[in-house]
Amino acid sequence: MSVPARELAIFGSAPAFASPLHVGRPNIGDREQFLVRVNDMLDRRWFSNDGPFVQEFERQVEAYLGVPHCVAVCNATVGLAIAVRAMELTGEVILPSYTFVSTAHVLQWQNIKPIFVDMNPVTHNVCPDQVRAAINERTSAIIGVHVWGRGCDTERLESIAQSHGIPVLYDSAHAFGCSHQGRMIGNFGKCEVFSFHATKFLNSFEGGAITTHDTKLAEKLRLMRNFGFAGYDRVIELGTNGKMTEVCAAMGITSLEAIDDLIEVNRRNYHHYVTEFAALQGVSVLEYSSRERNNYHYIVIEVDAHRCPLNRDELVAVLHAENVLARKYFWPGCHGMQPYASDPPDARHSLVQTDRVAAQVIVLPNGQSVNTVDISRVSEILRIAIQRAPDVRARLQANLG
Ligand code: T4K
Repeated sequence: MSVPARELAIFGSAPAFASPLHVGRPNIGDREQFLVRVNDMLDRRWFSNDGPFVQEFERQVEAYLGVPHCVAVCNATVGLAIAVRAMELTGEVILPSYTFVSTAHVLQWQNIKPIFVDMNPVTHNVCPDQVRAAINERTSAIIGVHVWGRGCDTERLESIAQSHGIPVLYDSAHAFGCSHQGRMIGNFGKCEVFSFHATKFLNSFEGGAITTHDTKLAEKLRLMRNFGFAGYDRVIELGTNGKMTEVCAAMGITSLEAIDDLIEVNRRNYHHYVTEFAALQGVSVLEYSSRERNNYHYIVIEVDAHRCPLNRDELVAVLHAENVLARKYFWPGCHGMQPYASDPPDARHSLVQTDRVAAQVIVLPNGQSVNTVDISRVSEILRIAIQRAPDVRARLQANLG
């Protein structure tokens, strides 16, 4: 689709979008159905503590993923924290630096040292060779992250872990509705943790879920998300408050009902991005394998510093001026964030691929609030910016000065 050439907002024109185009604008299923559920909930006066909507949502997630146990939680960060605690991890845990910082924080909060390792620059997922090299006698587990919903190398991670007698758990915050080697994500490792945050493909406002094949672990997780209560007045575990509320579960159920439509919108947008961006010099769209099930939620572009005449930060500045609020996920990698960046001595080393990839990635808007006309317009903005790279660079530098 061609969009008429226009002046860029950094040169003083009105932004291409009158209101911001966000990455992470929430998807909404059938609003009426959701409101019916909210009314039911109000009538029942049952708002939290393992209510009927939470139980229904859990059974639906189990059926969708083909996993025996789903434990819904208030968010993925607390879900990860409970999982780490329930698995009695100690000492050090190995994880990729290229992830949202909460994956690391849940360890540090529990006095477990996160050991950051580098990624495979093609998949953006953790590199198993780096994991193997980081294992020592203090290592109690490996956390794999399915970055952008693309499954990490579960086979190699699990075989490395097995040979050292340690478990693997997965941060699957991005990966609801995705498969890996034909198997739904949610069925790997000791357990997997999903996020249903507002910005995620499938949202429950705030929320998350831990899925596992391990019945004993599921029981422990259920106790731990509810302070450790095993009945009235009887506490048998060190728990916390990790419960999902009923209104969140109502949103989760409503989102799950719409999942096929949500995937279809994302898929359509993704293919449109791929087509429109094909001619942009030095810019590529990260691919989703046609052999797997994908949620196509993240539109990830990489700006090749050698081929694109503008760098990532310049393109982001151009887009922001146009009201396209592109994001630099995950920049810097966790090892460049506090407290890890100043954690002596070994966390300060540079992770070459993570540093390089994190400096060239842009995540663009997707989901129900983006359409193909918007995408063509975003592409046109980038095309003009790249064509006029010297002017753009000069203007951005002048704006800074
Ligand atoms: N592991 C991984 C790999 C993760 O990516 C995440 C979360 C987690 C674990 C932890 O999951 P949770 O504990 O959150 O369940 C956002 C999200 O808050 C975070 O959930 C997500 N990853 C991360 C990748 O993105 P921020 O700091 O970028 O959020 P913020 O406030 O800048 O919002 C992002 C964009 O979404 C903005 O442009 C505004 C828009 N937005 C946001 C909200 C909340 C809306 O349009 N409506 C909304 O309601 O972290």
